[in-house]
Amino acid sequence: MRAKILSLLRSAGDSYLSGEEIAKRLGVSRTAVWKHIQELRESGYDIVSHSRSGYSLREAPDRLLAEEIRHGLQTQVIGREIHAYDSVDSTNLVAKRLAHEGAPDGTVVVAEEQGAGRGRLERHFFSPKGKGIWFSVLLRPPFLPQEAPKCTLLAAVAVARAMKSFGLKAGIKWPNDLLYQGKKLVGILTEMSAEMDSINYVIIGTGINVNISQDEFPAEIRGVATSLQEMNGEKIPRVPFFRAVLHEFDTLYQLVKEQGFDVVFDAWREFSVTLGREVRVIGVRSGESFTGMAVDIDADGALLVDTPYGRRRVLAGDVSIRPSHIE
Ligand code: BT5
Repeated sequence: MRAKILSLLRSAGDSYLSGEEIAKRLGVSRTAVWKHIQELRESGYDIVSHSRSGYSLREAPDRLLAEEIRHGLQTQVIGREIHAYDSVDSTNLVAKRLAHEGAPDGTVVVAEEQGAGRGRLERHFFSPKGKGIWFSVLLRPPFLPQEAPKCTLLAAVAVARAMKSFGLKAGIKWPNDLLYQGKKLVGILTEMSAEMDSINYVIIGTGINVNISQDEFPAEIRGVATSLQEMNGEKIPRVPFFRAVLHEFDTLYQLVKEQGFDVVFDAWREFSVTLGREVRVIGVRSGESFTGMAVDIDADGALLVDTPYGRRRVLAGDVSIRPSHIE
């Protein structure tokens, strides 16, 4: 009902719609309309009212509300269901619960804040209220389980392309970070449930630092993290940016389903800041490390690193990649 009222107000543009007119069109009482308008105002919609002429929508809030994200979103699969929350433990965990309840391919879960945002190996991911886009996409893709890690690259390319459409140029560090001037802007965590030869679901969790200034980062990541705001010099409206991300994600996902991942790899190479660099690869659990030149990714999305002892193939997972000169 809220969505229907919003869409009527939007179609009226700058003019007023009377409570009676809205009630008649939607087949509800005027009191019900009034109640919904109050709720919308509480969510941050600036709706002015005039005793005789009725209601008019002046401004929508830059909040990650399902109705806002959906407004003008032209995707085929991604975002066909949008679950937006004020606060959750982790959008990946919520998406997992929804997956078990049968949520469809393309379901999106987004939150204003996460109390237990996670990175790889249960590392904490800083996700403060109203300052970023913390979201997960649930996919039920037709491809094989071994292809799932490539979804991380797909998500990275989708965000990089959305940034480009906003005039912002980020680099992708293999496999799961987007960087600006060497600092982390975006992190991606892909999780999967699968049988031997088929995927039940893949959840791609992405955290985008949007309007965070340097002094708002906690001490442990200050100096190594950055945000779109810092890059742009001013705040970025989150809702249109998020729509752009979902749009790029949707386009890539359709192409991958039709033609395979080459399209993602080609785009990934274009944004990569890892290829052509000397890197140090560190096994996070084992602590083992080696240095070499990152030359390409292969058909599995693995990183190929040339070392004095030959070519090494590095799979995403428990590795950390650093420019070798830092060591
Ligand atoms: C990642 O892990 O970067 C994956 C992060 C995925 C977060 C999304 S948010 C939506 C969804 N729901 C979740 O619960 N997770 C996903 P990793 O490569 O392991 O990097 C983690 C490390 O990044 C931490 O140990 C910190 O050093 C650093 N870090 C934490 N929060 C950060 C932030 N907001 N910006 C930049 N760096 C951060």
